[in-house]
Amino acid sequence: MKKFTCVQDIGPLDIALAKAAEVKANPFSDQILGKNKTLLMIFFNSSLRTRLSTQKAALNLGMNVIVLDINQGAWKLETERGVIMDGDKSEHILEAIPVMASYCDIIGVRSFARLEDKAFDYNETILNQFIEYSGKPVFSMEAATRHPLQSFADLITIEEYKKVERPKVVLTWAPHPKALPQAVPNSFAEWMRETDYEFVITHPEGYELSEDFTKGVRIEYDIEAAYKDADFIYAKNWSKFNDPDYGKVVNIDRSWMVDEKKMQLTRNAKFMHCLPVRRNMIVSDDVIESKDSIVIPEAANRVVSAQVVIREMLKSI
Ligand code: AN0
Ligand code: CP
Repeated sequence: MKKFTCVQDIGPLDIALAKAAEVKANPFSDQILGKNKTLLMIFFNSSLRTRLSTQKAALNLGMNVIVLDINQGAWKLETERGVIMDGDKSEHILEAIPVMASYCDIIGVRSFARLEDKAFDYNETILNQFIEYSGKPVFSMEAATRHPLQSFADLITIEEYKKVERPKVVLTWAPHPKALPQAVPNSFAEWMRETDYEFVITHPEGYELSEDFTKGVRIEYDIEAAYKDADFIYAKNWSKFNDPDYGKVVNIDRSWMVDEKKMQLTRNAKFMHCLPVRRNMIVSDDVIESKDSIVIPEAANRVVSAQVVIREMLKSI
């Protein structure tokens, strides 16, 4: 595997899930694959889970790991070609990428949507430059439009907890004070569409995601109808995709918070969230602390999804 940025890169999901089970059962069996190989993880944005779980996955595979936080100690990077660099940016990404690539064998990149320019974000301007100019296998640790390591971990978690063959999985928008990217919901939708689950998205009008990710998916504006008989409630906030308010928060309607009353409408649904989550904005204390909350095993599965991806990349170099 030379790149991992979207669901197509992993191949058939049944095979990917079988590999996940393999890695989970024997996490240290491929240490020879990673010996004397170096993973470089580059963060343009904050992280707790991705940082730790991806490092742990690489260590399980016997690799060395280097982590760089671009905004803490590295030079500020210019990302556009043709700019006269007389401002606060000391280095161009077109030099920085091949230099960084010369120190490692595999690269992970976290680069969120900036939510200023839809074309810049949706063209994956930063991630694609790493793919084009590094000459190394590159995987996304959440880019502008997708978070595939998260979605893969979510899929593994649903498979582990589902009680029926074809569960009803509901992605619900929930309120948040700040503008957040659409990457997590886009990606979750993209992965769920590849399963045969009953998949429903619910959100206030105006929060439609890009059809590239939701085509063919049932969008239910009636939140109670969406929750009815659900087996999984997957909560996430996202800012507006559609113009003219791209990247803006136009509604923080608190009635969309996941609470006990709404969870009562479900079929004892499990509660999921990628974390970090703001309690009593996105989800009530009671729901996230309940026996049906699986946010911790969901986060733990981030090691598994990362390990499957890095292992495939090691096999290809
Ligand atoms: C990020 C987001 O919504 O994309 C990361 C989630 C994994 N969340 C925040 O910035 C709070
Ligand atoms: N879910 C997730 O990616 O968390 P971090 O932002 O903490 O890495």
